[in-house]
Amino acid sequence: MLTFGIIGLPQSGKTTVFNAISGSHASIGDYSTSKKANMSVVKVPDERLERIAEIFKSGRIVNAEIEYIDIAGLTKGASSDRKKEAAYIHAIRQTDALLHVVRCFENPNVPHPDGSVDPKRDITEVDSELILADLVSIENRMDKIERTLKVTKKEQEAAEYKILERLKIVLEDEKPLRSMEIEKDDLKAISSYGFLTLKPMLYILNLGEEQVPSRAEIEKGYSYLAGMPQSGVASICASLQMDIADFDESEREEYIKDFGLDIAASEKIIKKSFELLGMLSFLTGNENEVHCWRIRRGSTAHEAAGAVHSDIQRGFIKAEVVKFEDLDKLGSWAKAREAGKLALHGKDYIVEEGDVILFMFNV
Ligand SMILES: Nc1nc2c(ncn2[C@@H]2O[C@H](COP(=O)(O)OP(=O)(O)OP(=O)(O)O)[C@@H](O)[C@H]2O)c(=O)[nH]1
Ligand SMILES: [Mg+2]
Repeated sequence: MLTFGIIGLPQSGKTTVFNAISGSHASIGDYSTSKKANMSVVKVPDERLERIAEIFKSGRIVNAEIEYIDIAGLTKGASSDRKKEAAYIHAIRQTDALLHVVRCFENPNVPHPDGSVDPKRDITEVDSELILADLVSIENRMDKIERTLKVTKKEQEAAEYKILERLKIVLEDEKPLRSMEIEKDDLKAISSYGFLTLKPMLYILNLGEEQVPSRAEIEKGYSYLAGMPQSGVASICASLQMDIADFDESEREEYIKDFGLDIAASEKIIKKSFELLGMLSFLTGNENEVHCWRIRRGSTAHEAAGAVHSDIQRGFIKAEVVKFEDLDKLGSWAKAREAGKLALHGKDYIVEEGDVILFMFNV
């Protein structure tokens, strides 16, 4: 399961965002006093699945899933305070990606000497904290390697040291590690560190009610963030969105009219989260179930088979593939075949987003 950690300054609306996207009811406004992190597994919305279920007359739909964890408020100095490091930074380190909640609404409860609304200041504060945390772990590791190298010549350590040196320069320039290009092998060498600024980051502008109608305009002011590699920006009015999660259809429509709310704001965040993870989805279907599977971009048909079942991978013969759009238009597997839209691929075929795949295998 891939996990998104929800981070941000105290009282920025992290728990409210968590509730809005997961339909949960974790208590809010408690100044992060709760020791336990809120966790929820969320289905990635996907309209294609219903259509395929219709075509295959499947009984069950299985969406891709993401886990969200609401991590307690990050405060200034967290990376240098050893005890807090254990709590916040350690929790963040375990995640695959981050959702950074940024407060754009007035909140008198902000425990900050200057609690004014200044989203860019807050973004910098949190980002700097993450950068600092990575710097501290790099420096510690480099110290250790230096000491080792004084005693013995170890090639692996020496190589690692060189990589760390490069990363350090980027961090010292106050840039996150995800902004730099790192070769696959080097990435592997440093994967065990769980560098915070290497994780994909989705910035969530958490808006006040009155800002909702101008959300598109507001988002534009943050395009400098979205332009960074593995970064994205989305906006939401989490408190309104959390409220409507429990409403019935007619109440919801009223709300949408009154506030100009974007009904799909939560869904968009989930979808954007999924995209940021660098994954793509392919689909399988039969009369039992339709299933959305998730694999890394660039995966082969053979690897995709492995995502479904190790037996299918082991006994892989061919993959019959039709693009979702074609299947949708033609309405059945047989018609897709007639129309010449079915392609037969071998192990090395690179799977594309929206492929509907029928694996042929023999075990
Ligand atoms: N106007 C407005 N208020 C919000 C929004 N999101 C959260 N709030 C309010 O902000 C306060 C804090 O919300 P929480 O979700 O508890 O914030 P948090 O970041 O989890 O706070 P801590 O866990 O204490 O750090 C609550 O009073 C919420 O009602 C929003 O989108 N708009
Ligand atoms: Mg909270």
